[in-house]
Amino acid sequence: MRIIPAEQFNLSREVEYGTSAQNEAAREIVEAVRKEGDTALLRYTEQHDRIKLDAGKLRVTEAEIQAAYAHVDAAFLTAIRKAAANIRAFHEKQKRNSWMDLQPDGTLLGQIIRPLRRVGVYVPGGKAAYPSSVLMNVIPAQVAGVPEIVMVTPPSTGGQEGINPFILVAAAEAGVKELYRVGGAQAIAALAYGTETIEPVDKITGPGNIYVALAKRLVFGVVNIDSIAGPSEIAVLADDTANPVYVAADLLSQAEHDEMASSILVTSSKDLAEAVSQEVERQLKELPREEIARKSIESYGAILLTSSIDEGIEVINKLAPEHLEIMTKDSMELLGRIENAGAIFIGAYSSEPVGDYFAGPNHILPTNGTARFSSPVNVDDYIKKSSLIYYSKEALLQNGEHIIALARHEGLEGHARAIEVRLERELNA
Ligand code: HSO
Ligand code: ZN
Repeated sequence: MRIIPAEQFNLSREVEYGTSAQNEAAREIVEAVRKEGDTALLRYTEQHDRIKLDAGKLRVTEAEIQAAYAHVDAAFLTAIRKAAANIRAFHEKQKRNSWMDLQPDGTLLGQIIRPLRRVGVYVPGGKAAYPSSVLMNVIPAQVAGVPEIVMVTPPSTGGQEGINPFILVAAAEAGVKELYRVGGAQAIAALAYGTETIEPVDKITGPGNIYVALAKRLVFGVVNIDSIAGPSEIAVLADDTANPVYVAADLLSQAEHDEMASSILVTSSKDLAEAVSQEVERQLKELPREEIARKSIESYGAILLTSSIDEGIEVINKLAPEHLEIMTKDSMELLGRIENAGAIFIGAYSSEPVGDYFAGPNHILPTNGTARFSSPVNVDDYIKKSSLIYYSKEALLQNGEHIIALARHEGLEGHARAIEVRLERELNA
């Protein structure tokens, strides 16, 4: 793994939103589903997934979901149940309450929190179909109180209509009752506009391939969407007290996600830098996904040498990594100085997979430096707020003149009069 002085590293990552041909393809699919509904949905499923379905087969039945349990092992089931309980408990703490504030003149102001009514969760097919991501999308929505959570996932390729049983079990464990075997841009369009079979939703979340991402951007505004996730990132801030075996293993744990994943060690210790570099090479050779991880490490990985931990913290704040691990003598003390990071893992035993799978915080996190301004997926993503305003007669009489003054200043006489008619009547009464 290359070791370079931190100042030579380009800290900005370009965000790419597909080629124009990909954008065009996504637009065509979205428009066709919008116009033709199920007919287009089934046509694209046949074209892209090579599975011929009729509309009656789009919905995954309860019997199919139950049958999936026979295909997962007991260890998986125990683990996913424990993980789900932890994720639920963590997100319960994020719940907010509606509030109202009554003032002496009878004014009542407040904020009413309501869950979204219907949310669609996209689960990709193929190798990136992660049961853990099903939990991370669905559980916060449930905790928010969303009454209708719909899942869509492409039918497996190979001429069958079977969906990965681990995904089905994760969905069932998370409490999903409505599931459709449809994927790609066509699934996003169906969720946004609705078809004869699929009722439209209010928000779509969950990762997908480039066509899914582009389709989500196209339907944004008709429905809400989550942020578009980029490749996984990990940054480790470490000093010479860190164990190079652990550091290397954690860097590789994210490098194996994607050839474009980025794994970065920031350290002021030359010894650690060299030890980790060698260790990465040693562990790479033993990794089943060596090819992917090696490409990621070679193209996007780096060990950045800084002159001090302070400079290291500056680099981290500029990187704004999706995941940050701190393995220094005084990890906890540095915490207050970390401004930008999606999730922060502290100490030698808080390896990133602890958070990816199990601890409870969400693993859907801001990438591409967006931790500067955005947050992990959380309960707030599945609620909306309504403001509440009640003015008593007394309050209006007292403040009406100020409202009129502002309205007249903006040249909006109708606004001014709406207040004025009341003042005149009430004052003359
Ligand atoms: N590290 C990924 C999440 C994940 N890891 C799912 C394993 N499965 C998010 O960047
Ligand atoms: Zn991961």
